Amino acid sequence: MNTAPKGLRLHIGFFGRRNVGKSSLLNAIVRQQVSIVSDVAGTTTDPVEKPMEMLPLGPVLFIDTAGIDETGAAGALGALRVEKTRQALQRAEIAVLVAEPNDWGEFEEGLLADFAAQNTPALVVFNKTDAAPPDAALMERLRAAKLRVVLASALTGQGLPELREALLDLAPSDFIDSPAIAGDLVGPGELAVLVVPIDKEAPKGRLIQPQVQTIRDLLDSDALCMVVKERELHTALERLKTPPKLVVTDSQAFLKVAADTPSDVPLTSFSILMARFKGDLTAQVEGALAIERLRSGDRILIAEACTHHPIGEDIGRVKIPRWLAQYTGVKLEFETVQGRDFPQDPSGYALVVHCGGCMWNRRQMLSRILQCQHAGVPITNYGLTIAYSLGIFARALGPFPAALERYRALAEDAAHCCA
Ligand SMILES: Nc1nc2c(ncn2[C@@H]2O[C@H](COP(=O)(O)OP(=O)(O)OP(=O)(O)O)[C@@H](O)[C@H]2O)c(=O)[nH]1
Ligand SMILES: [Mg+2]
Repeated sequence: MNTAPKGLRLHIGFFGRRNVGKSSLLNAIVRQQVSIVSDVAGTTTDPVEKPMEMLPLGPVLFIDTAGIDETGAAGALGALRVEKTRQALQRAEIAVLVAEPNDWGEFEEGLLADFAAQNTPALVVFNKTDAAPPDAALMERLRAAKLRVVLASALTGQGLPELREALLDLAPSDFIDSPAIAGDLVGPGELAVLVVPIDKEAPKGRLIQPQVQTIRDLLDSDALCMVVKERELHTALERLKTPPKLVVTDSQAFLKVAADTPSDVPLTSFSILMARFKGDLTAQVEGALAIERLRSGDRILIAEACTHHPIGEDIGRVKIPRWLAQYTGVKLEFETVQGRDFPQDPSGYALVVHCGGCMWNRRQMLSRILQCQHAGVPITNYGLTIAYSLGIFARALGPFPAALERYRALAEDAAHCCA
């Protein structure tokens, strides 16, 4: 039941001053002890995450944050706490602001402004209403501002059903009807061929998330799905009575697969499917065009969502730098970051090349794309970079007409401006 990958779960963050009962509310809603509760302000110091199945919403991830307020933010430890809570805010897809009935001020208004700035749907829970009712005028004002307000008590359980209902209402529609990975490209009864190299970088005994998620998505769409290694692709295609509707390959086998796939069969990569599913394909196509403008000495940031130990010819550390160097013919500087160690201000980089973010939720990826766009730094992803460096960008975008059109328009502009 709790095996859905973290990136597919709806992230719900609990925020608010210290000691208002965030952890108590979360424990009450999941009906078990997840976070330690105490009457000492500042009990939760690091965000605590709890995956659960919340019907009818589906898989969610509750994030209990450290209370931040004027006192809690003081000192170096306080600053760290604020930073971690801020990161939780970036990945929350719904923000629950917990407050005490008679303790509302600039701090709460500030948090609401932060949620609004991030476009994060938010609701206010007045907890501890067993002890005191909230101020009627304040309630009126919040409701007039179209904010959902729930009166609750973690102690008595009052208001918990209303809280669950409010969470369901606020769940973004793209969570409820998740965008397709490939199921919209291959109709019911049609065939997709997936090319999965089994080399020494492949994890032992299993497939990686983008491959598994693509297979599941095709099955959900009643499509047929055939999985082969790159060496068997040619034979597999020869045996088919009708050509497949789509071929999806691991980006690293792009050249061989492109050579073995007839030119009228649409071809793309898992990583490009992920760019669309997790992020913004068009934005990342625009980012890839920056490869054309790279100059000697430019710094490139390779960003990986997950932390892993590089094995063999690691894609981010070895292969992508090599392909980019070959394509551009200039000397580039590469740096790698993992997980959340992404620079707050990436403006020193000429390009950010991001992994597909398969373990992330879409909001996290979109927030990173926005962060780069605000800093004026182009961002693209692994698969797009590889396709571009190998000279098969247009072909790899074939299944996505809008992105392809954007690429053609930009490439034409660039050609005119350099002529
Ligand atoms: N009367 C009453 N007390 C509550 C309620 N919910 C929580 N408390 C008490 O409030 C205190 C703080 O609760 P926590 O859940 O630790 O609060 P928190 O917001 O997580 O606090 P930090 O982690 O320190 O930010 C505890 O003593 C709880 O027992 C409630 O609904 N009613
Ligand atoms: Mg707490």
